[in-house]
Amino acid sequence: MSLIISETENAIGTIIMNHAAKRNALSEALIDEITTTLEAFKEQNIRTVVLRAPSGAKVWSAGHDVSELPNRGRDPLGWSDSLRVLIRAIQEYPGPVLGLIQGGVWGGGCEVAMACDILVATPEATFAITPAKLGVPYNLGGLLTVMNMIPLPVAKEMLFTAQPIPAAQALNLGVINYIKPVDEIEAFVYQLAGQIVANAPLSISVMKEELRLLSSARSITPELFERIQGLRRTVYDSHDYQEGLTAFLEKRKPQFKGE
Ligand code: YXS
Repeated sequence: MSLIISETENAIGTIIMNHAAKRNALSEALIDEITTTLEAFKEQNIRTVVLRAPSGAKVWSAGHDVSELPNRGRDPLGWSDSLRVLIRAIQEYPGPVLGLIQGGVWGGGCEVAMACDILVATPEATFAITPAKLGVPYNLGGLLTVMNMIPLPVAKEMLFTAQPIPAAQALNLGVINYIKPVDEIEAFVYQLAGQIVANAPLSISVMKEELRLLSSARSITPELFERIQGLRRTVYDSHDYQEGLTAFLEKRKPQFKGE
């Protein structure tokens, strides 16, 4: 059974994440279907993509599929991790990806939403970045996505508390472009998409890539990179990381010891 629904109309593609039983947890299987569809959209010259959950969803995405996170001793967010593959597929898609957000957006799902180019959310939508809840050492690229979207004090609050922020606050911060009621959001998003596909696609896709390259341009020395990787390793090698995974899967609160 497919975990997404996809459709195309007038150079606009739609991908509906449709694994309600697991609250659209970003499993390898779900991510493979999304990235395969994006590749197909590229072949069909789809100029703008809408990424969404089914209308009325209470959860847009529950984030990385925790059951697929590696046990301690392995970087859970390495380059080839499926969540990282999806983030890059969205950021590198040669046309704007519009996030139509309904419901809660959790963990890596938040980064997927923030990888989209334009975000429109319903008033009930919430956004939570949750590595601290599990004991995960978020990766550099992921933190850069967050830093590029959210002012540092708020990014730190979201990362350190792992608590959701409401759509209204996300709008005030400029993380999302619009808030629209559930009975208006679809028409609004597709009207926006229509405005985009009426413009020059080459100009738009190159400007999107220029902005991606400029926003990710940071000078970091090999020594600094290795120091950061060493720090991250102390986290994913830790008791607490294993405890975070185990507690989630056992549906209980984790007991973190700081080791
Ligand atoms: O018990 P069953 O088999 O029915 O499955 C339950 C949940 O276990 C499952 N599920 C997940 N499975 C794997 N990974 C997940 N992230 C995940 N989230 C949920 O879906 C079934 C229904 O879940 P349930 O009963 O909790 O639904 P609910 O409607 O009561 O609550 C929805 C949520 C989203 C509030 C709740 O499921 C939840 O809090 N999920 C975890 C959200 C979260 O912490 N995500 C971060 C994942 S880790 C990640 O994204 C990054 C690695 S990081 O940590 O760095 O951010």
